[in-house]
Amino acid sequence: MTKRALITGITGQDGSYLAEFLLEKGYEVHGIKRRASLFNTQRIDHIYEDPHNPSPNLRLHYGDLTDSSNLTRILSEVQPEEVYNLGAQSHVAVSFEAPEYTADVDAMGTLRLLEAIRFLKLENKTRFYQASTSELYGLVQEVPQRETTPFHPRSPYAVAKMYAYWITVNYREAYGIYACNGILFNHESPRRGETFVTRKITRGLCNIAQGLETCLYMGNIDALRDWGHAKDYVRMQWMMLQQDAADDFVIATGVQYSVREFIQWTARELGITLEFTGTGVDEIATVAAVTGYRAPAVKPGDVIMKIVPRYFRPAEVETLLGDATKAKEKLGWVPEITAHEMCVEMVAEDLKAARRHRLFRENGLDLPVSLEG
Ligand code: NDP
Ligand code: GDR
Repeated sequence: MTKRALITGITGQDGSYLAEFLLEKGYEVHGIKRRASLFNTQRIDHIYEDPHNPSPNLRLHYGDLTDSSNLTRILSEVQPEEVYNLGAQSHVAVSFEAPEYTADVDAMGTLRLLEAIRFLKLENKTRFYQASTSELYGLVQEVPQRETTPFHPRSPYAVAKMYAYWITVNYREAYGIYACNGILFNHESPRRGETFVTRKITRGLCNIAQGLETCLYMGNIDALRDWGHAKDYVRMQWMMLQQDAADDFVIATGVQYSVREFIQWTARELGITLEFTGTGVDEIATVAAVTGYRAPAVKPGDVIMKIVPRYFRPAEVETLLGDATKAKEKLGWVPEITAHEMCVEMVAEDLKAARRHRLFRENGLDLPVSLEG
């Protein structure tokens, strides 16, 4: 029997990797996409079949986590064995600007899905995965953070995700729904949204190397994160729903780096040696040397990174480091791609895009470069 999975957030980074993974496993995959004024399926176009095909393996439904009747109708039609709730307003800094919307989507959206499962009496059929986050640990109470570490959320995003975490636990305990929280630490990839820090750095420095931009503007580059690769992490999301009993798991690499180190890795990959001077919002990074052919637009003495107040958050999560021992022992999961390998892959992809863009520009076909980070 073909299994059916429903993914909210299928157009996002994780949704696209998870859809690929489930299709390879022979699932019929359904995804919820939002109506947008521009195409928003770039990350899944390569696996999207002609929607006129009568029985495609990947089907998209218009919907939104703020719309209960729509979610209930889709669940009722699809009757999925597995629901992966990856949809969210997922940007921490943006959640300070749009706290109410973030709560509606990230907290209430999760409740709406769980209620739809209950209302449709799918408790014994449908397994539920909730995209929880290391942001729950916020102001860290223990190093490294594990499943038992107390939460202290530091943003409207994290507070909304904390509600989603507990409502998932509550529906498991109250109604016996097979519902799991994956408490995932930061994970990235060449498909990462352009305004998250790793992608902002790889894309920004590649554009600078190719002469499309001149300077990268950053916030707190001393923040420490435990970065993994999204491909490794979606495998884990599926594994969590294949156990005998539902449970919650931390997923992390157990290794921590600073944003500053990520900038240095990226620069080095482009053949650029950087020198950091100044402190706080006066810090800058100047090009000390350039080797190779990857950064033709950059020369020694150029200032290519500046710290600006704009990208600091009202409350910051300074440090995160996860302990995924439980996932390793119970599920046999180990991450395969290191943060540095991932950075190299991201630079390769963004450099390709920047070169393409430069060629367009040199041939009079100019495209706008978005500088928003
Ligand atoms: P993305 O921001 O790349 O993707 C978010 C997805 O949610 C997109 O498909 C987006 O649609 C969709 N979405 C946003 N708002 C709504 C809404 N109102 N209704 C329906 N769908 C909506 O996130 P990631 O793929 O990186 O993350 C996946 C999940 O995991 C998120 O819930 C995130 O909070 C969580 N998480 C992520 C971590 C990470 O490091 N990546 C770590 C821990 C948790 P659209 O494409 O139209 O914008
Ligand atoms: P985060 O990811 O907030 O951890 O949330 P992000 O990449 O946005 O920030 C990581 C750290 O970098 C610092 N930083 C900057 N961040 C951005 N975006 N832009 C900048 O210019 C900049 N300068 C410094 C941040 O202050 C922060 O400390 C991500 C999201 O995917 C969440 O959805 C997810 O839950 C968590 O990871 C785990």
